[in-house]
Amino acid sequence: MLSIVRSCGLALLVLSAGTAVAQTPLRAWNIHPDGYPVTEAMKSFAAEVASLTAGKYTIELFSNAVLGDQPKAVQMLKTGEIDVAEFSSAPLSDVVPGLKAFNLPFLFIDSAHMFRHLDGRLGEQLAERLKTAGFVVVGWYDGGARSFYCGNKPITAAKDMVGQKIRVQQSEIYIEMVKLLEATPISVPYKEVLDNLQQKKIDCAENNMPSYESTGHYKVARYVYLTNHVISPEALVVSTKLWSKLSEAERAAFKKAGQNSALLMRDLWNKRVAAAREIAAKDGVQFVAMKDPAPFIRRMAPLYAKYMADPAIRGELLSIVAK
Ligand code: BDP
Repeated sequence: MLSIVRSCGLALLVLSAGTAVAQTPLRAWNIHPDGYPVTEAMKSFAAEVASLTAGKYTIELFSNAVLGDQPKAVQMLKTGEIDVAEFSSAPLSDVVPGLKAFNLPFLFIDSAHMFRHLDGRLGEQLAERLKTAGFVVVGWYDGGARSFYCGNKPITAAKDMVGQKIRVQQSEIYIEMVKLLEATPISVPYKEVLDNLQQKKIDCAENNMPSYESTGHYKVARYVYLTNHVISPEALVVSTKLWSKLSEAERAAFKKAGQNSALLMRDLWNKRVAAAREIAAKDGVQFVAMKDPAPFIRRMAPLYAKYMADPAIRGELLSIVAK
């Protein structure tokens, strides 16, 4: 028999054997809906943490950004208002500039190339820097390959983007990228993009295929230009406030659960990318593959030059370019 007595956010888990474990409920933030690879991987993280800590840490997952938009959640995790979250590298790069290297267009060939770095020394260095900023990385998730999609006209070349109003994440590097395409960047919270597309306040947005499909953007923005312009990571993070309260054994449990959830996420991700693309194609979405990335890359030259000259990023960039 098992009974739980809750009071003031702290509860006692009483096992039938008579032992009592102080139970600590934790709150986790997530932007995606049920069934999405990130959500499912976070659920599995929560279950494994509970099992590895004998029920001491119970993580309640708040999905769909119900606790607030991503830039707000980044601050909430920093202050310890929430304990666990899954963030894209774009908002995180505003707190740890070295991460900007991971959002540069056309830096990685594919996810395998990206994870070669993230699962190695570079990932450790970035995790160290994130920790100093208030975020303990317990798993690197796949942020996928992002492409542009528009509702007003087919896009078949970089020059077709000129003058388009393009939604971007609230992040410097994305804003700069869109300006270099001679388009107008408009920062809109993720959950409001569909509405903005419907009301024609924006012409286009850019994202990976699972986001394009799960948000329903594909029902409005029917022209996809498959640029795969940004291949970037996401991170499952724990607040340093919580981390400082954990014993070494508990930290090991969170890390193990985080790494296992990352492996699950990456596996679910690849299947979801294919499924999302199929759903959109069956619905009549027009996909145009980018034949030659050179004109797009040429336009990005000032961006590369700027970040290569930035001492906070140069080291990361060079180590990626080297292998
Ligand atoms: C999705 C990311 C999510 C971002 C969103 C966006 O998973 O974290 O908030 O893109 O574009 O792919 O805002």
